[in-house]
Amino acid sequence: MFGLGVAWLDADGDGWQDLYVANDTTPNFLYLNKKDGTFEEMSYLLGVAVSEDGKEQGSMGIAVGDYRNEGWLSLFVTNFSEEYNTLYHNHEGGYFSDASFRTKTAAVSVRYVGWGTSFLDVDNDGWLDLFLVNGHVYPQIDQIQLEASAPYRQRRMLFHNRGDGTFDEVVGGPKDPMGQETVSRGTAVGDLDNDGRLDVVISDLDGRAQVLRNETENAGHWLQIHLQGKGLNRDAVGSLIKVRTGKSTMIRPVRSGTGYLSQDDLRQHFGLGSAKTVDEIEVIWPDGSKSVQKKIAVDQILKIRQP
Ligand SMILES: [Ca+2]
Ligand SMILES: [Ca+2]
Ligand SMILES: [Ca+2]
Repeated sequence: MFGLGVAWLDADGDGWQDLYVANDTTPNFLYLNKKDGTFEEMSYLLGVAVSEDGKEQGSMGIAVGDYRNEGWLSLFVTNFSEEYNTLYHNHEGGYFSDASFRTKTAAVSVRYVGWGTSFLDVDNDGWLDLFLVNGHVYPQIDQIQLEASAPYRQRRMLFHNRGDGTFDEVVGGPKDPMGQETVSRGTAVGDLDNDGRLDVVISDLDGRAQVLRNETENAGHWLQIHLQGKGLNRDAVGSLIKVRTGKSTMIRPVRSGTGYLSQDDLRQHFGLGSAKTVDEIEVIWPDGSKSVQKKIAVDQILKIRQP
């Protein structure tokens, strides 16, 4: 097996970390935590091994996020050209379905070789959007036409979440950062200037690193939560944060090794739309203990220490 991407997440919501592995050209793995120090590989049974039509895909990057605000972590996997990127929708921790085409993220991806990817709320409207970078592995592809594949340098992609289970691609021209063609591999997300809008850093093959500063106008309110754990796990990796405003609850897991060869900011960002206060923040710490805060002001970076 050629494992290229790896992600820890609690796929079935039992409070124990499971492990997803994106493999090149062979089925992907999902190891469910059996809580006794062992894991069981369940990818076929849970629907995350192959594409909807049973094809093994050349998988690279993994994004983890609850893009429908349902309380369950779905998986987005970037794949080789002549294949689509796969969005595995998590159905209440019981199984996943291939939602790639119904979310409208798949068709455009077929020509591209996808790598680093993250869910992030770029406009702070409370719905996770989706970013990914592309680039071929064969420079020679510019001299020969290989089926429908795009050239060696490829553009990156940003999908805006419409909040109804579908996404629109935000397409930029050649001068727009989204339209620029590069041979990209890694992408890390974080609010570099602490203005409440998430920025992106891209690492390229044979090229300089690039910083995309988020200048979205009329972005919604936001909250960033910086957890500090007890003991050696000071970054509180493995925690889950739930933020409730009105009828909406958003979840963010604190994860290490978030992207392909990359690490996102460990502070967790929540877009809040027009909400002026957060009703409740619940943190489930790595040891299973919980802490709750109520009536929290928006537009701030909030530090929460493990009690
Ligand atoms: Ca689990
Ligand atoms: Ca959004
Ligand atoms: Ca920013």
